[in-house]
Amino acid sequence: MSESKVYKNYINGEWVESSSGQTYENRNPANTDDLIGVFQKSNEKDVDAAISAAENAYDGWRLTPAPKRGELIFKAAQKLVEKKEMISRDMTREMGKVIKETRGDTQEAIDMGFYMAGEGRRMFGETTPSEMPNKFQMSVRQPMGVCAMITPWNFPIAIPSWKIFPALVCGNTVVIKPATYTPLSVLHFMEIFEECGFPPGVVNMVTGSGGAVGEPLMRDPRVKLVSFTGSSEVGSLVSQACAPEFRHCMLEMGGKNGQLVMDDADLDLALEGALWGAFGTTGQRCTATSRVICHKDIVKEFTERLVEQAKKIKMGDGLDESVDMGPAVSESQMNTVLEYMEIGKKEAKLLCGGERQTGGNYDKGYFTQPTIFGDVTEDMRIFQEEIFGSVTSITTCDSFEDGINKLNNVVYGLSASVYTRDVNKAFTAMRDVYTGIFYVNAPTIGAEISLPFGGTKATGNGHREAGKQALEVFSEWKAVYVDFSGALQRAQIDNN
Ligand code: UN1
Repeated sequence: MSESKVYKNYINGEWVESSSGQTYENRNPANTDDLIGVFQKSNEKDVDAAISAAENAYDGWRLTPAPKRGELIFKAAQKLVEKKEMISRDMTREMGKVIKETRGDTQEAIDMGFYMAGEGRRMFGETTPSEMPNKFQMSVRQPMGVCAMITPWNFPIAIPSWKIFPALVCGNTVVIKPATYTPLSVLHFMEIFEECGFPPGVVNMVTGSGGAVGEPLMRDPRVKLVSFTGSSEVGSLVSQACAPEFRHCMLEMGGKNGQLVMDDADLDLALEGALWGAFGTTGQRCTATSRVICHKDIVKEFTERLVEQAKKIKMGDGLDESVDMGPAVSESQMNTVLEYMEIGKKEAKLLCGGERQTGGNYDKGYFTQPTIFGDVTEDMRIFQEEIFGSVTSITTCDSFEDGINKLNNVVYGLSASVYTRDVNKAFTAMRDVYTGIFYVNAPTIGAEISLPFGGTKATGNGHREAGKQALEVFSEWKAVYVDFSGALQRAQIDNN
């Protein structure tokens, strides 16, 4: 079970050890006896080598026709299809979420690959008529150079794919630092780039900690864009690191997503949605349903039924197909979640869970019980703060308007949903809830790659991942004017 394979960094098309000579162990959070592998504990010198490789590869890649770049990306997506099961199983071992979810994670990377491959043949610009005679004008996208990516552990291959594929199709080169807890998924991704014949240096990976790898990576002036997914605290540091030279950054951060259940809702559906939204991925999604706002007329029935269902959730090793919920990703994540459970017990009414799951095999992992708090009000920390674990809360609203206000009354703005059979209410909520993602009669999780992913307020800095909007992040516009009149034509002057 515990083969201690040593995995290396991927720099300039080669698998190389860190110049630090140091490594770290990555263990299965469902069973810490299971050693996934030993990874490079990289440093500033490794980051420097990776950025140099990406910089050297840039001209060759930028000048490769975009349809050809798209074809290579298509090949990579096909390889992901071939390797889907292997990648997903390794992902469950290193991250803990259940196998049907890791298959979904890999599928999201496949979807993104096929989508962005097509962009190689689109990447549309515009032409518009000039004010002047015999003058032509158009806008074209241009790549930016070396893009750095700092990715999280909760979607170990999907989120790297949201960043890498659009960056590459636009003609940029890449250095990625995967999350410390989930390097193997990104490493498998690198193997695919190698097997598909991407030129050396076009994609590079350096493993290690945020301090030793992420810091120098985000600070290097040769990096033209930093794409980061993680906490709002770290996102703010990324933003400050990029600000002095006006380097771009794309930040995708916290959420405190709410599901509003109205008195006319299909309660069975709303219940299923809340369970999946709150406890899917052990609540470790930025889009997780960590608040359920229930209309006062149904709150009692809804609460009873939600608690009854949550108690039936089977925890365990995610490779066991009968398991519903895996562990927290790490000991420190588990401890954060346990702290919030204690905070919740002081502030609100504990309805189920509230502890670490112990006994038998559970002791070998970081399992936290599905936990629901009732009587939660807006002033409470568990209403306001992102927990990122198996905890959700129930808040009562008196009316539809009150429900909308409660959905909006947090610093984050990633995702929200409404369950109602009233089409007028559905459209009003769709308009008035200020989030980047909104669902009608569906949970707060489950975004697809063809639409923009991201949030308002403290969730982001105005950018979106996925969809055609991703191209806005990874390219810059150039306006081109071609004057074929043979004379000087002064804009705004000679034509008036
Ligand atoms: C995240 O929550 O961190 O929309 C990403 C979803 C997934 C992606 C979630 N497709 O739930």
